[in-house]
Amino acid sequence: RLATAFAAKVWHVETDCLFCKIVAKEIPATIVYETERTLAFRDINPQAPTHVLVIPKGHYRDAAALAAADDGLADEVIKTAHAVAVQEGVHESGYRLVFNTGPGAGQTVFHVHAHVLGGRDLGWPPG
Ligand code: DGP
Repeated sequence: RLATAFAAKVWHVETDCLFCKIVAKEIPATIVYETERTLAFRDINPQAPTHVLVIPKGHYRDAAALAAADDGLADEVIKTAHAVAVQEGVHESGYRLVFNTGPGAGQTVFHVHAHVLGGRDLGWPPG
């Protein structure tokens, strides 16, 4: 299925994908930032005072698939993540950008998403 928004821009929609449904407004989310091709919304189970997910509106299963798309969309996701960090006021204290990639790394939703985490001290190594 192809979806249209913002003047004839189309992207791939995967049936039964939770985040595709958030893009389509079929499932509510607290959206904090949006560009033509990306969307940022608060994580339903926040792990830090700022915990926002940034996704491309089109469906890519993980960061590797997004990078392979080779059309600047991966750049745009990272730029949106930084814009969210600025908007949330965590860009100066520092924030973490995480792509869990694959089930072994804790990926549970297979529509690529960058976690933007900030607003507290973040330990390293992560769990
Ligand atoms: P990951 O484990 O990296 O695949 O992260 C998936 C994240 O998605 C997890 O932190 C919780 C979040 N999440 C799951 N379902 C929903 C939902 O329906 N709405 C929102 N806003 N976030 C969700």
